[in-house]
Amino acid sequence: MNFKDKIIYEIYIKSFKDSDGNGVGDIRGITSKLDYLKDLGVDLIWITPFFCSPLKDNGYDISDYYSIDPLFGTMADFKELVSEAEKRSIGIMLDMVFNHTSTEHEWFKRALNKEEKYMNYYIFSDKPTNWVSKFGGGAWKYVENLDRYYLHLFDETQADLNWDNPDVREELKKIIRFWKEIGVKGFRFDVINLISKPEVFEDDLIGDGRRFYSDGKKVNAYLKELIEDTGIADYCTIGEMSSTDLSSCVEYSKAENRELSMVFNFHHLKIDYQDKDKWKLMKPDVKELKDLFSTWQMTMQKENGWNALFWCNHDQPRAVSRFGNDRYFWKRSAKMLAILQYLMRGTPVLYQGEELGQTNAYFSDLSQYRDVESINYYQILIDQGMSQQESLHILSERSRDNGRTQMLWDDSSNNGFSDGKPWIEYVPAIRKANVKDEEMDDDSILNFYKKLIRYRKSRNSLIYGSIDFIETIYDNIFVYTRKFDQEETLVISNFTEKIAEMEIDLKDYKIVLSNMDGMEYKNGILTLREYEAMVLERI
Ligand code: TEU
Repeated sequence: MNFKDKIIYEIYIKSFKDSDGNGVGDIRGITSKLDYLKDLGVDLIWITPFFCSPLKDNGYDISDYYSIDPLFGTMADFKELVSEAEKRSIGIMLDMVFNHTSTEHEWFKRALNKEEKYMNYYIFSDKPTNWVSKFGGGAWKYVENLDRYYLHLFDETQADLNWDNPDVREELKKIIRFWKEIGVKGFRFDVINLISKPEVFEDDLIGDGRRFYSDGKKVNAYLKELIEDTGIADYCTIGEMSSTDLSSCVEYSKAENRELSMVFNFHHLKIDYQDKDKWKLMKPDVKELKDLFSTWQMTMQKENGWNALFWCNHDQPRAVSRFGNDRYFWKRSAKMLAILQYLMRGTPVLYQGEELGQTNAYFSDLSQYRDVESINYYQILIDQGMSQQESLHILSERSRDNGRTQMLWDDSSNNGFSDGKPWIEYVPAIRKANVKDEEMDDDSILNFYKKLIRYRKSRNSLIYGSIDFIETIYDNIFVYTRKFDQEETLVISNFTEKIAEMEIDLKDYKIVLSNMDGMEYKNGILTLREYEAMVLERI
């Protein structure tokens, strides 16, 4: 499949659309909104896990990879979704959580029952290391009747699988083949760069352990094997890479390696972490962002790798609240973020509600949170001596629940998401940020996204073209060109509220898209206003 010209849209199933009034989004809800997605310009939908699960981590803790949790629907519902999507030329991508299973999975239960075969499916040890779980606390849990510890890089209900065991790899291939048979067109692989653990487990004396298990020695070999043996080299595949590096991402995504179509990396979403710590707030370091974009883009281009382009997902706060200004420059800053990110070299992956400029949840009370990580970290921050108020403030900026609130369909009760009480509450910070109102407003963020997507699809330079960054003296001004044959597109964005004057020769260019009316350009000087962004074509 050609994935370079595609637009991918992530659906967090719990919060997208509820069809049966139980307050939880479901498969039939997605089917009912396919026309909306088609109209937006979406080609592929990545749906977060809906398999049987105790839902300790909202489905990223799978207890049965072959069946659908009744909360989200039935196999018949899913087949209907696949065929209705196909009628609209939309492909479905599934989220494969293969680094770990739920501790409720049959394999883990049998391991606890001392069945040797299944004990070898997981990582047990007599001696735990000092590694830290991504959700707080230690990464090993003691099991009394085995008198051993098992490794869980995430919650203690998510036990890491032992990929060094060929039986495990065969089991995982069977799962892929099963869903492929049903008509799925692609896969997103959860934290796939964590699957190859070291041969010897040792304490990390300088960090939390991640350097020992991220981008491990055998990840490439295991990925190649999985892709080849299941025949999905030509499917759209995205690997989520946790704490990765650029050279690994090149290897995972370069076409000739036949591993993945593209990769998610998170470096650009850590530019507001103080000392790389998610729970320490800091203003975004815009210079760092600029350096990261150009380094990653230029290296991926040179080495023939491919990026997934994104600002938002179900693990991140909303980009417009985080990097833009959702009070005074809501529409303008949301549109700037779209122009800057989605015209670079790579495949855009939008996250539900981003196209509406949906904002953070702005929760003020711990009882409003649902996410296991947020709830754990609240306690950790308190234990570190922080006040309740400070801890809640940090959560309100950093919690994953900021991005997990319900999709805003209209201004009726529960925002048109559900007839029942939603599993997570949400009062939109902006009254008109919903599909119905935005569809009627020519200047809305939603209509802008539609325009931008259509435009991207119409330009070879934006799909296949080369990218080049143009130096500016301002950290907040991002300028790049995209070129293919004779076609050239120029993209200029002001990432902040700082107004800048830039010397630039635009006489051979015409403006085709912008988040403002007209442009201020006189005598070779372009004045870029707060969050102004524009797209120009060489005539
Ligand atoms: O995320 C992996 C991941 O690295 C993040 O969860 C990150 O560690 C977290 O946001 C800490 O700040 C994937 C899924 O996207 C996430 O929803 C799951 O919880 C996680 O894997 C475990 O499966």
